[in-house]
Parts: sequence; C-alpha cells; structure tokens
Amino acid sequence: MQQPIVQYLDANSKMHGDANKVGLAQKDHRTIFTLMLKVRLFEERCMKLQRQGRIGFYIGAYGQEASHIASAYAFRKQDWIFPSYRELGVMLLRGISMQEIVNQIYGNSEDHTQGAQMPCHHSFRKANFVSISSPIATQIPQAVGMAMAAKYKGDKVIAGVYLGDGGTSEGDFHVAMNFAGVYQAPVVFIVENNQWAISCPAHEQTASDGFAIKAKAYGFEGLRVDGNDVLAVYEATKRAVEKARQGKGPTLIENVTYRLFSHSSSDDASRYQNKQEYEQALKCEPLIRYRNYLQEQGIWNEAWEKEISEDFKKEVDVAIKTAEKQPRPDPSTLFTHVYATSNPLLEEQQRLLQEELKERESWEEEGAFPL
Ligand SMILES: Cc1ncc(C[n+]2csc(CCOP(=O)(O)OP(=O)(O)O)c2C)c(N)n1
Ligand SMILES: [Mg+2]
Repeated sequence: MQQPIVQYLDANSKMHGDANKVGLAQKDHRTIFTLMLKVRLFEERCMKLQRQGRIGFYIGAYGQEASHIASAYAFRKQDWIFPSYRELGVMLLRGISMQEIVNQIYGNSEDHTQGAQMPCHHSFRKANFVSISSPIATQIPQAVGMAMAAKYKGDKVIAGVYLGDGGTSEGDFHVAMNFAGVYQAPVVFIVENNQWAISCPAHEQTASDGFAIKAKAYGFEGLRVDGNDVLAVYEATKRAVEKARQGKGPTLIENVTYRLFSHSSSDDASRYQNKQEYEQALKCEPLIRYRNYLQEQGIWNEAWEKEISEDFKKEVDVAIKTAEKQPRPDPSTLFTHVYATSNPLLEEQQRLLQEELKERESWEEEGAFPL
C-alpha cells in the first residue's frame, strides 16, 4: 500500500490542512503564481514557434508547474540546482531573463553556449543552475557529489536534483541514492512522477509501491506529495531543505503529478495515452487549483492576471524578435569550450572545418548543388 500523500489543497481547491504551517506570505504567493503563469504562457508560445518551423524542438512542463516552481522556491539562491529538463520556472525564479532563455532555444550567436546544446538544454552558472543533459539521470550522482563536497568543506549550501519517474530506473539513480544515504549528503531528490516516461506508464516503470518508498531502502526519508498542490510541494520541500541544511541528511520527494502534453514537440501522446485518464488529470491541474485558492484569499483577481499576461507576452515577443535577428554562432566556436586548452587533434579538426567551409563558399558562388 502506498504511503499517505502530503496535501493541503485538493483538486477542488478545498483546504485540508493549516495554511499557517506552510509559511507562504502573500508576496510569495504572488511570485509563485506569476512564475507558473509565465511558464504556461511561454510554453504555449514555444510550441507554436516549433510548429511554425522557427525553433527545432521544445520540451515543457505543462501540468508540472507547481511541482518544479513551488519546490525550487524552498531553496536558497546559493543552493545548487541539478535540473532534469522541464524546469523553466526555476531559471525564471533565479533571475534568468526571457532573452537569455530564448537565445538558447534559438541557438543563436547570443546564446552563451553558442548553440552547442539542444534547445531547452540550458545552463546558468550565475544562477547555480547546472547544465541540463540529455542522457537521463546523469545529474543525480553529480548532485550527490556536489552535496558531499559541500559537507566536507563545511559550506552551508545544499543540492536539489530533479528527475522523472523514468529516471529512477537508471543505475545512476541507485548509485547516487546509496552514496547520499551512506554519507548523509545534504541533497533533496525531487522525483517528478508525471506518470509517463515518453510512452512508458509509471506502473510499468517499477514494481515497488510508487517512488517515495525507494528512499527507505537507502536509509532515508521518502515523502509522497501531491505535486499539483503548491502548498504541499512547498511545505514538504522546505522541510527537506531545512533538514539537509542542519546536517540531518537527504530526503526523496515524489511529486505526484501528470504530464499534460506529449513528451516533447517530437511526440504524439494521443497514440498511447488513455483519453479518460487524461481528462481526469486535466481536472486536477495545478494552475486552476492555485488560482481558485488565491482568489478566495483575496490575492488573485482577473485584472491582475490580465496585466501580468499582457506585459509578459510583450516581453516574450521582444525576446523572440531580438533572437531571430541574431546570426548563427560562428562555426569555429564548435571547438572553443571542448577543452580548457587546445590540442593537436582539435586543431586538425578545426583546420578541416575551415577547408570545408571554404569549399562550400565556392559551391555557392558557382550555384552548384552541394551533394
Ligand atoms: C540514458 C537515456 N536513455 C534514454 C533516453 C531517451 N529518453 C529521453 S526522455 C526519456 C523519458 C524520461 O522519463 P522520465 O524520467 O519520467 O522524465 P519525463 O520525461 O517524464 O519528465 C527517455 C527514455 C535518454 N535521453 N537517455
Ligand atoms: Mg516521467
């Protein structure tokens, strides 16, 4: 039997706990709601850009806004975040601008990684936001290693690592969990159980009773949390963060949520997802639930949301227009950040690329088709 779920607001926005225990003030609620709304609006826009052929790929957080934003809100800015790939709201919370985000998605010459990563694979050292990597679960041992190092050095920073339900099947997850438990590393594992790993449903992903229980085998606490409830996600993460900071070890938090869109712009979930299950999940989505609660508290009103949305849409428009005006990165930047210092092999490859580019120029002059 699965352990009880931490929940304050149910799907009908009815309060089941003591809001004072959560510890979010009115201004915090405004910030969290604004971020959730921005993520929702931006991602809708990005899907359109992808369908118009203006960006190559998009992967979003539709339905998972509470799970990643309310959890990130419980950390301090000096703590390090090791993301999966659906955590746009964490970057916005940490002050990354729309322009920086959009430049990366376009991979233009203003992108600070110079198009070296796939779209949506951000990295922002200034925000302690470690590079998103495509291979699933590699971030988990990295986070534990960083947390162990912080502990040895006596730094009061902790690590927060995001992963999916599918990520828990990787060896990296188990290695990292074991090290975290044995060394009492100050790390919080946030498993966003969105019920799917592309087309593999969560019930086929594991034979254990959910994901929170896995922490028990490694000797630390696992919490099962309603991942669509901002209050529950924040409160549970805050507890885990404080515990880690006090040197009392790791926690795994399973945010039970639902992926309300296809895996990415390259996928079509309607081919494998049960329609009824989807409709049911849509009724439990986090933004409406939170909006209703904030309205009841006198924090939300329609005019306020309209103003935020309109201002933000303008900001996004400007960022897209600006990004589209930038040239592509210079091809020579391919080699710039591979090693700290150059080496003969790299120099040879660089020379070959220059030759190739020169040859292409001559094709263009002759108008020949470059087969
Ligand atoms: C090591 C590895 N195996 C397979 C893939 C292909 N892949 C990309 S995302 C994904 C599903 C991951 O599911 P989950 O961890 O639940 O995260 P979610 O996409 O649901 O957020 C897979 C199998 C990959 N990127 N890396
Ligand atoms: Mg998943």
